Amino acid sequence: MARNKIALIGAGQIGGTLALLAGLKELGDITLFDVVDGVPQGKALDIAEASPVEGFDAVLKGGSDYSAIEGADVVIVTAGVPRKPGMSRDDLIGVNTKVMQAVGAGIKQYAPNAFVICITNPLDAMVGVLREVSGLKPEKVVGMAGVLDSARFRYFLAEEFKVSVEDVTAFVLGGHGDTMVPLARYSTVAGIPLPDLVKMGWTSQEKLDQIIQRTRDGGAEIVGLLKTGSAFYAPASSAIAMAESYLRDKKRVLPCAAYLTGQYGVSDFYIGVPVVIGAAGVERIVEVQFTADEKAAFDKSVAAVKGLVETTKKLMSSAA
Ligand code: A3D
Repeated sequence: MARNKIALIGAGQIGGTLALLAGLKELGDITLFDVVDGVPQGKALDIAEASPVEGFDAVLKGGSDYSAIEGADVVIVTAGVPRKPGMSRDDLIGVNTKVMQAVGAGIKQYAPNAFVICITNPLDAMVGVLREVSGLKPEKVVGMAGVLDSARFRYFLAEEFKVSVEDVTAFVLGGHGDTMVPLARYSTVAGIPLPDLVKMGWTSQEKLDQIIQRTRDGGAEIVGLLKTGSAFYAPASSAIAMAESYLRDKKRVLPCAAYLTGQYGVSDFYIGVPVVIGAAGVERIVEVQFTADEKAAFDKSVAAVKGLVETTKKLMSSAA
């Protein structure tokens, strides 16, 4: 059986980490693409030279022409610019909308059958632009944010409870931004929901509220520390989990930015919800019942994303 092909558009901090992880996990052959000539080729060669030591077989290539991504089974998009201290994800919208238009056209021409995972920020709006320009079906284009946001939540909870990260599940919905909605009721330690753990004295409501806020600010915390860019190890791990679920038809239930057509009262744009990812792409959107407070928080997040989507529409029509 031929190996799968994974194309990484953007060979920066996340792109390079994605290539290394895809190699280590033997997900397939890997092509890095970037507009800066030399960088994708250099990273591809460097990682290929690690393969004898790590013991994985993959063909790694780099290129600056879209033909390099031809026939890819999975495309992961990180092209664009990340934020710097003091910037919000939304400040990137002008430059990254233009980048998504170029990337979407490249995917349309060379990888129309791929499963596409967008990471570029502001995520919920950028994945929408990418889908529209590429012309792919909505179930084949998703955004990575919820896996990362819930991984941060899981890590902070595991640290608080002094239990394995493996036994903590977390549920984060909504847009990838300050309005994201971590849901305590559906987050658990080995199946015990967080509100029960508060009642059992494992933590206080105040501490839990602080952890939820730290999760919302998780990206800014890393930007503040790094000063030159944003998080890249955990974002890359998160997108690889999504790619693996697709390529191996694992049907994992993962929070992703998915195109909604009426679910959660949202129509025709992307927002973070739990989905099942398998060989057909997004195979199911999981719709849970909200309490009144949860609904209010989700609706606030939806309104924030809708504002960004409208901005991209204006940017795209003025460029046309
Ligand atoms: P960085 O290391 O700057 O890499 C971006 C790469 O994109 C650079 O190598 C650029 O040369 C390249 N690039 C720019 N324009 C184009 C183009 N038109 N075509 C192809 N390549 C291009 O950034 P990064 O890897 O740290 O982050 C990439 C993106 O991911 C940024 O927009 C971040 O904000 C975003 N990000 C999202 C999350 C989410 O959870 C959604 C988390 C972390 C970062």
